Amino acid sequence: MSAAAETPAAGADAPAKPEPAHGWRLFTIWLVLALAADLLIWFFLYPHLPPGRMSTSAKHQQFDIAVLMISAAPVIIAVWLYFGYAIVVWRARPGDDTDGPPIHGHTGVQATWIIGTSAIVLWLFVFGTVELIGPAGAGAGEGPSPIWKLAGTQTANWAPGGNDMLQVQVIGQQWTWSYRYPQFGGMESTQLFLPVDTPVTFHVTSLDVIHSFWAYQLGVKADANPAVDNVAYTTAKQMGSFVVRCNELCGIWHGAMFNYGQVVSQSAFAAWARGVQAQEQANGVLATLPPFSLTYDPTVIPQLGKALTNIVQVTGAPGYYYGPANPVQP
Ligand SMILES: [Cu+2]
Repeated sequence: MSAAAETPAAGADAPAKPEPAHGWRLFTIWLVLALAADLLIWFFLYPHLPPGRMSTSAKHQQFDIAVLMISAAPVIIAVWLYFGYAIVVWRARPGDDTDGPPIHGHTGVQATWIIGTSAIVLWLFVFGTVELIGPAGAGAGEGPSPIWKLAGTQTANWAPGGNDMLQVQVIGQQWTWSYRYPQFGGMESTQLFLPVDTPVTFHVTSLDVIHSFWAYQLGVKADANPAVDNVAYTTAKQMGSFVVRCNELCGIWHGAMFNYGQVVSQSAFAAWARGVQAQEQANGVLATLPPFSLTYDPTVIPQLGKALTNIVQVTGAPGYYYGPANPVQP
């Protein structure tokens, strides 16, 4: 930037000033801004990021978003800083019609660029892989035979207090969800109750078109395809309610295909599940349901004519859901 010195007129007025160390200046300003932005993100934004911390998968997703923001902020700050610095410091002064000095290459800048971008890409690759394997698929649908498993004991009957894995089959149909608990005699309910601190395996499937099971606060999302067993894992860490939505446009009442699930204590869950099981045993519904199956025939159920509800009031759906007319509350 010694253009002024090369012009005879300007050179006559004042001696050429030495160029300031632009690189170090930029680096110092960038370091301060990037550090400030990353600290703000970590301490103020991170705790409020979706989807919250209700389950292991939700926690991991929140952490992932925070780490990606922390990785991205220094990059965008570098771009904006260079942009602003160039406009302020390197703009042409009034009356200056000279060209800048020709540039033929700069090993330092080129090496920094290649090393910097390679490091960023490799970091994202390693971080993403670790965060996918660590929480056993991060709450997403892993297909019928996942390559990882959550730690937990496989049992035929679920009991509180141990580390039993809870199996829940999630069945989508136009336009409602039902949930089957194979470890409780295969009882089914339109209410999704889960015990806290329990590894859960969801088996997501559909009776008709493609739906998508999205338990927002649990950080679980898995496609529901007919005749496909799509497995997703999570462990709820906090009690409370969460939203279940269909996340795949599945027909005219897709928007109404949601309800609320509950994470309750292990003993409350066991009491609720046994209660529903007993009720369905008594009214004969349970006997018609196989213990565990990937395929369902919803038309069989209404023929029983017992304790079944035709959902017309909300969805207008011609279908039926399984489960008791008066669900047992925990
Ligand atoms: Cu749907």
